[in-house]
Amino acid sequence: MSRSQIRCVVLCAVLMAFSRPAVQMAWASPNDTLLTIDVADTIGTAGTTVPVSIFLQNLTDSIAGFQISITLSRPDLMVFDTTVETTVTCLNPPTCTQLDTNIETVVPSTVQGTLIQNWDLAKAHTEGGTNIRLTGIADIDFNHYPQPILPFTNGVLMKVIAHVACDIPDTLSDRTVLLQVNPAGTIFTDPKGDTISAVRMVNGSVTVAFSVKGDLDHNQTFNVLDVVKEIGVAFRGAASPCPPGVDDLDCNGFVDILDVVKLISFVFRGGPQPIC
Ligand SMILES: [Ca+2]
Ligand SMILES: [Ca+2]
Repeated sequence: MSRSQIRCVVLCAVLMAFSRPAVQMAWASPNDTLLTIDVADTIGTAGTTVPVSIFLQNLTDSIAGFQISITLSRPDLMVFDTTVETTVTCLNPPTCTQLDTNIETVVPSTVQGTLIQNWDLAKAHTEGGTNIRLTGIADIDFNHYPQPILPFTNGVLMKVIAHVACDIPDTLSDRTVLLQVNPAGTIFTDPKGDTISAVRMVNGSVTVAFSVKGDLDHNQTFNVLDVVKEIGVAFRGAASPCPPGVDDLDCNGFVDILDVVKLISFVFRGGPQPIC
């Protein structure tokens, strides 16, 4: 190797040594990810509603408005609540103006969020239950109240409610619904109205749990309430709870006194847990 070749190799090594940390620092810089939306992974039960939290980490800039679009991958297993959108007068009576009648807000019991509590506008809209569009504006009438989400805040931005289908048999193996954040429909703005760039989006999921024979109210315990429900189905014509078969404790295809006896034995007399 000639002297010029050696000099070139040494120079290249030095350049690489300096350039590598610069690239790594750029990746690690907080400015690369101003905020993160993280949709939770959670468990759902057939025939019930499940709240899904959307977490937010806000590193460097205040958030005064947002729109988030989320799509479900398995509408056959779960859909978003289609009744969340409504029109009310105002969430912040001291700040209300003549704009009130034009402000659409969510029903607080169905979409909630600690970080946007008392914002002027919080809204969820879904079409067909497969896609939900969440909108929030802190100060819609420009009176500087309430405050935007400040930097370094971590918490639940919103919770969306989804309905898990009833007819999900335990024989179904693929039981996970993805909640995918759509970049094209997701935007965050600062108090000046400028778009906040470098938003990191983490998809979430809801996995439908397998049923537990005899736990008819899905509360992970067995007690008199389950027995009452079982008796209702066996003798009083009550509808079977979700999912199909959760009340058929001997797996013979129907619910009768034998199922009731099995559950009473397990709950009150120390008998074996009904499994079949
Ligand atoms: Ca129970
Ligand atoms: Ca049975």
